[in-house]
Amino acid sequence: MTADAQTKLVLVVACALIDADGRVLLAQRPEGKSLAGLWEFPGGKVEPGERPEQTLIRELAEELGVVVEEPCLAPLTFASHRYETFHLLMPLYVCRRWTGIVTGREGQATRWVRPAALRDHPMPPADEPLIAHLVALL
Ligand code: 9L3
Ligand code: MG
Repeated sequence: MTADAQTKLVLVVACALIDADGRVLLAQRPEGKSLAGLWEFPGGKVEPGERPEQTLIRELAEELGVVVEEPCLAPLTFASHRYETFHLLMPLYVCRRWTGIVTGREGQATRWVRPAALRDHPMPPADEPLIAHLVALL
């Protein structure tokens, strides 16, 4: 078997919440997690048996106190990045309608960012190529 065939595939799903002014929500990965301090599109690992939309609804509630209805989640593109020990595949959804007040429930900082300022935020390598897709949309 080649090294490639052994590379573990990790499915993570992320979401760009977009507010009425066209700003995008970024969350800073907290101390103690991998890639701490980097700004990401919020989301998390797809658990066995979940569809990505269910994962996002769960993660956005757990991490940010945001309540999203499934029809408000629209797929935009995918991120794919090869880390040393795994291959991360990450669909990016966009969402313009939610309820609840954004709160970093795991102590993480959150920030509403104008499209032109997204590149000023250091991001995990998987997230960075997603910016161009978002900017084209906004
Ligand atoms: N990850 C990258 N960009 C993102 C998210 C939500 C996650 N926007 C990466 C970081 C970790 C892996 O996916 O390597 C799993 O994420 P977590 O469960 O540590 O948040
Ligand atoms: Mg997460």
